[in-house]
Amino acid sequence: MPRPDNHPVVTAYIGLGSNLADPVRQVRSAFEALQQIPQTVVRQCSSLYLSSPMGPTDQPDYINAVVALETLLEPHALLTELQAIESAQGRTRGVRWGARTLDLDLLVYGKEMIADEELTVPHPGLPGRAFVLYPLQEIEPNLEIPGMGMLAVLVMHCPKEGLQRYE
Ligand code: A4P
Ligand code: MG
Repeated sequence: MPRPDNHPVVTAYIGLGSNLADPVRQVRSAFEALQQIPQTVVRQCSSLYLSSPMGPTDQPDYINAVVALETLLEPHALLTELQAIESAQGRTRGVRWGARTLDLDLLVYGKEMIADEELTVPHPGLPGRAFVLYPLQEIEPNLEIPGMGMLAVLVMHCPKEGLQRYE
C-alpha cells in the first residue's frame, strides 16, 4: 500500500553480504531480484567489495555491496520482500554471524528510526562495519544517518582493514 502522506517515496539502503555458493553470483543475482520488488525501483548499486569475516573466523571471506532503492512499501513490507529474496537464494538461518548464501539488511529507511521485534532501523551494526560503510559512501557520500550522524564521520572512525574493492 502506498504510504498515506505527502512524501510517499522513500529512499532506502540495503546491505548485501554472501560468503557461500559463489558469492559474486549471489550478490549479482540479488541485484536483479531487488529490481523485481513491487512498487520499488533500484536507484544505484555499489561496486562489489571483498571483506574478511566479522564474527567466527573459520568461514570464507565475504562479498559485500550496498544498493539504494526508492520505494512505496512501508518498512516491514520491504523487510518481508528482502527475506523472500534471501530464502529464494537458498538462505537457511544457522549460527549467528555464520556463513550464508545471502544476507540482506535494511540499513536505512528514509529518516525513520524503528525499533520493534522484527526491525531495527537504522541497522545497529552500521557504525562499526567497514563492509557496509564504504560501499554506502561510494553511492551516497553525503548521507546523514538518523540517530547516528554523518556517514562521512562514521567512515572516518572505521578503519578499512580487510576490505577491498573486488572488481
Ligand atoms: N532484523 C532486525 N532489524 C533488521 C534490519 N534492519 N534488517 C531482524 C534486516 N533484518 C533485521 O536476521 C535476524 C532477524 O533480524 C530477522 O528475522 C529480522 O527480523 P538474520 O538475517 O536472520 O540473522 P543474521 O543475519 O544471522 O544475524 P544478524 O545479527 O543480522 O547478522 P548480521 O548483522 O547481518 O551479520 N562479515 C563480513 N565481512 N561481511 C558480512 O556481510 N555478515 C554477517 C552477518 C557476519 N559477518 C560478516 C557479514
Ligand atoms: Mg541479517
